[in-house]
Amino acid sequence: MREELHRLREDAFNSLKEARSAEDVLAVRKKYLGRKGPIASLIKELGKYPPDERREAGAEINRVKREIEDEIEALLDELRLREREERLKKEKIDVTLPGRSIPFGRLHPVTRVLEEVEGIFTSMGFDIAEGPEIETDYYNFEALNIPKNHPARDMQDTFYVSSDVVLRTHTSPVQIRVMETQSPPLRVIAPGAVYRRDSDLTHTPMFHQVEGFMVDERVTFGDLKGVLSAFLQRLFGEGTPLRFRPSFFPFTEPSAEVDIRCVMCKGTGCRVCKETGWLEILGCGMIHPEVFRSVGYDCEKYTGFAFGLGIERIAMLKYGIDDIRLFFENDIRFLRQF
Ligand code: 2U9
Repeated sequence: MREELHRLREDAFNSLKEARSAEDVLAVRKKYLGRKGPIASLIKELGKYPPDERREAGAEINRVKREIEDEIEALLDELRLREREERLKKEKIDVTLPGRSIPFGRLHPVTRVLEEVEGIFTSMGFDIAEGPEIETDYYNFEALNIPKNHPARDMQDTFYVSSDVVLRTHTSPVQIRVMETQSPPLRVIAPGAVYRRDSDLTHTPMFHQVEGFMVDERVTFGDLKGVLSAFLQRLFGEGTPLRFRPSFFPFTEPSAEVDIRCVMCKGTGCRVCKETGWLEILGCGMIHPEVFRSVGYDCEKYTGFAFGLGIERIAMLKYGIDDIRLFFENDIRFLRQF
């Protein structure tokens, strides 16, 4: 029995030496110490021995069993430690690596200029109004002193939905709607998309405008000059030289256009300003009495000024872009630059 026990011990220790993983070790435990294993058989056979031999043999079997168990536990501890170390080595994080950059979205250059213009006017006490992009002939033309067959309709080549419905060619109809529902004093801007049948380097069939007006008793051309000069100084920088030139619009009288000193050549003359040193930035004027009559305002009591500007044109000048179509191609390489 003793010989067999020592052979078993040898075999078990040799198998444990060859074990490479916790799984191998557990297999060895099952083979030698399991319920149907050789140690269990030896214990079962103890009953055949006389009582005093039985005690001694039992003690001997238990000692060998414990030796194998201790060896197994020690090996398992070691293997688990090694496995943990290997896993940690694999999972190691290099905290000095640069972080993954989060791709931020950017505002479209037209949105940026639109928001900047809105910010300047709201800081001067103007409210923002919006209205439909599909308009009736009445709001887009008639109420603005542009009757049917008037040559002024040719200034804005129109998309017709039907004989009486158009895509708005300017945001002026929004201001008519405001005046119809509210009384002076009013300070309102109307930003938004407008549509004209036009397409080249500086025109797209859809573009954005901000128009605005101020109506109260005793509003003068001096107020127009003051407000628009302050606005342009904020938009293009303090000290930007301006000039007001006489012009014509059916809905204002008198009318003017405002130029700023060319932002590209600073006035010496270049391709952008067509060698004039000046850039046309906005149109404006005193609201025509006919327009006040359309909305039922007393034109003896109230006066007002109005103005309009194209947002894409401003964005082209501010960012040095020479083709308006770039704004609407949505080329990510173009948009990323803003
Ligand atoms: C009402 C009365 C008058 C708005 C005005 C302009 C002059 C003007 C153009 C600038 C460039 C349009 O985008 S553009 O092509 N606009 O020159 N707009 S006065 O006059 C109004 C508006 C509303 C009730």
